Amino acid sequence: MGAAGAQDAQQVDVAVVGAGFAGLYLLIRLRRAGFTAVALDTADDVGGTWYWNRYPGARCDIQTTDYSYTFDPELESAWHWSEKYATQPEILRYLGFVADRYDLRRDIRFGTKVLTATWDEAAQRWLLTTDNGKPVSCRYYIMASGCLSAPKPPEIDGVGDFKGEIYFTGRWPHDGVELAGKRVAVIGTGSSGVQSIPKIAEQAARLTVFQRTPNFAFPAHNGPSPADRVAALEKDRADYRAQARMSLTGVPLERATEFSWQLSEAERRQRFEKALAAGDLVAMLSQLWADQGGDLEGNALASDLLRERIRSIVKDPETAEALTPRDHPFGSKRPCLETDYYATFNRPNVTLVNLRQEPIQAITASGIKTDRRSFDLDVIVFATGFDAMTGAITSVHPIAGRGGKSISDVWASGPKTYLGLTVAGFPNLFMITGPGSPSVFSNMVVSIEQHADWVVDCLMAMREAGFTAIEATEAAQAGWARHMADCSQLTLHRLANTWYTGANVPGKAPGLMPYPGGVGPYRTICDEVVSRGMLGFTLS
Ligand code: FAD
Ligand code: N01
Repeated sequence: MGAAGAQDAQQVDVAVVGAGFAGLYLLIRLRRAGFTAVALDTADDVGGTWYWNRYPGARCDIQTTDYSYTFDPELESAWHWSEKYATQPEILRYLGFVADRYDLRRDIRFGTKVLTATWDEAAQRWLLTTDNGKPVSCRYYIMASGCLSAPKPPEIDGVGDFKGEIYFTGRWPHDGVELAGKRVAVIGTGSSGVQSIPKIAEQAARLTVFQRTPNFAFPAHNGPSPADRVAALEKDRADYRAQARMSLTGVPLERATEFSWQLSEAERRQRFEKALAAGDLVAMLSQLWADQGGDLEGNALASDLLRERIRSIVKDPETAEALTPRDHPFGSKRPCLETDYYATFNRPNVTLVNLRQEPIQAITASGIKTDRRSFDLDVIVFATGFDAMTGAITSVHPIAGRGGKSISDVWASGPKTYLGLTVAGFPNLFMITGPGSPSVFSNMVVSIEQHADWVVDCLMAMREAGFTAIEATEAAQAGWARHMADCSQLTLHRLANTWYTGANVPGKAPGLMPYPGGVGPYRTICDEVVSRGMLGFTLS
C-alpha cells in the first residue's frame, strides 16, 4: 500500500498486534507513558491463548500465584485465584477483569487481522494493513502476537475428506462440543493432548489416541494453592516478585545444588518423591539434583524414575511401554502436568495407537487409516501443536523492513534477532517474547512484563532525547546468535526434536529458538544494554 494508504490510516504512536497477556500490559504502559496506541487482534475479545484454547481440561501449568501480572499491587489484591492451576475460563475471566479495570477495550480493534506491515523510510513510520477497517500508521510497531498462537496444519493426507467433525485444541468452539456417545480420536500427546484426553475419555463412547511421541508427564495435584507458596508470597510480596524476576525461570524456587553422584539412591528417590508430591513443573525440573538439566547421566536418573511411575499406573504392559518416553532427555522437551492421564489408558473405552509402529496413512471419509487398520470415527481432535515462536510473526506477510526486505526471507535459515526483541533491518519493530528471548523457557508473565517494560522505557527515553528511530546493528545481532548458540550447548535441548527447535514443522530451519540463559541473567543483559548507552543499537 502506498502513500494514499498512509493518509487514510488510523494514526497512532504505537500499534500492538495481540490482546493477550502481552498486548494488554503494553496498552497499560503505553497509555500511562502518554503514547497513543491501538491493539489489533483477530479474536473477538481479549485473552490471546486463553481466548482460543477452550478445549476440555485446558489449564495453566505454572501456579497461579506466579502466573499473574505483578505490575500493580492493587490488582494483585483485587483478584483471587480459586485453584493452584486455574482453568481456561478462570484465566480468561482474569484477563477480562484486567481489561475492564484499566478500560483497555476502547483501544483494541477486535476481529481484525493484521495482514502486512511496511516500513516507510521517508516518513519513518510503519503502515499496517488489516482485513477489517482502516490501515494503521504508527511510529512503533510491536508484535505481541504470541509464541503459541499459530496452530500448525495437521500435515496428514485426506483431512478434507472426513465426513465427521474436526476440531483443533487451539481453536476450540466457544459453545463447546458435544462428545457424548461419539467415537472420538485425539491426534497428539503434547500438553494439549495430555490435558484433554482424560476429559474427552469421560464423555466419549470410545476414545482412540494416536500417539507419535510420548512425553514425560507427572501429576499436577491440582487443588487450592499450596499454603507454603501462598505464605512465601504473602510474607513479602515485593521481595517474592523481585526474586522471581531474577530467577532462572520466573518462579522463585531454590534450585538443587548437590550433584546426583553426591546423593545416595535413597536420597535421590526421596527428592524425586518430594518433587512428585509438589506437582510443580519448575520443582521437578530444578530441585532433584544440579546435573539433571545439563548432564545426560544425571538426567537419566530422573528420566528413569518418571518412567517407572508410568509402569506402576498403566496396567497393560504394551500400552505402558508405548507411553514411555525413550527418545529424549527429561526436560529437553516441555514436560506435561497430568491429571488422570496415565490412568485414562486403563479405561475400557480408551485405546492407544502407537504411530511409531503403525503410521497414519490417511484420513478417510469415515475415519483414520493406519498401515494396519481402519478406525471409524465421528470426531477427530487435532492436538497437534503450533508453529511456535515465529509462526504468528511471519504470518503477517510481508513484514517489509528497510529496503523492502521481508522478515520471512531474513529468517529463512532461522530467526535472527537482537535480544529476541528487535531485528536488524527492521527499525522501530519490537517483538514481545520473540525468538531469542527466554519466553517459553519461563513463567511467561514475568517475561512479558520485563519485555514490555524494557520496550516502553526505551520509547520514553527516545522521546526525551529527540530520537525517532531505533535499529539493532548486524554486529549486535550476530553476537546474540553466538551467545544463544553457546548457551544452547550447555543444555540438553539440542538433543530433542521439539517445537523449541522448529522440528515439529516440516521444512522449518532447525535451531533452538528460546534463550536458554535464564530470566534473571537475560534481564541483567537487557539492563546493561541500556546503561551502556543502548549498546548494539543505532538511534536516529
Ligand atoms: P497470546 O496470548 O498468544 O496472544 C497473542 C494474540 O495475538 C492472539 O490473540 C492472536 O489472535 C493475536 N494475533 C496473532 N497474530 C495476529 C495478527 N496477524 N493479527 C491480529 N492478531 C494477531 N505459559 C506459561 O508461562 N504458563 C502456563 O501455564 C501456560 N499455559 C499455556 C497453556 C496453553 C494451552 C498454551 C497454548 C500456552 C500456554 N502458555 C503458558 C504460554 C502462553 O501462550 C503465554 O503464557 C501467554 O498467554 C502468552 O501471551 P501473549 O499475549 O504473549 O500471546
Ligand atoms: O503441542 P505439542 P501442544 N501426526 O507440539 C503430535 C503449551 N501448552 O499444543 O512429538 C501425528 O507439544 C506431536 O507428535 P511429535 C506448552 O508450552 C501448555 O500439546 O511431533 N502426530 C505431539 O505429540 C506446550 O509445550 C499447556 O512426534 C502429530 C503433539 O501432536 C505447548 O503449548 C497446555 C502430528 C503436539 O504437541 C504446545 O503444546 C497446552 C502428525 N502429523 C499447551 N503433528 C499446559 O498444560 C503433531 N503431532 C499449561
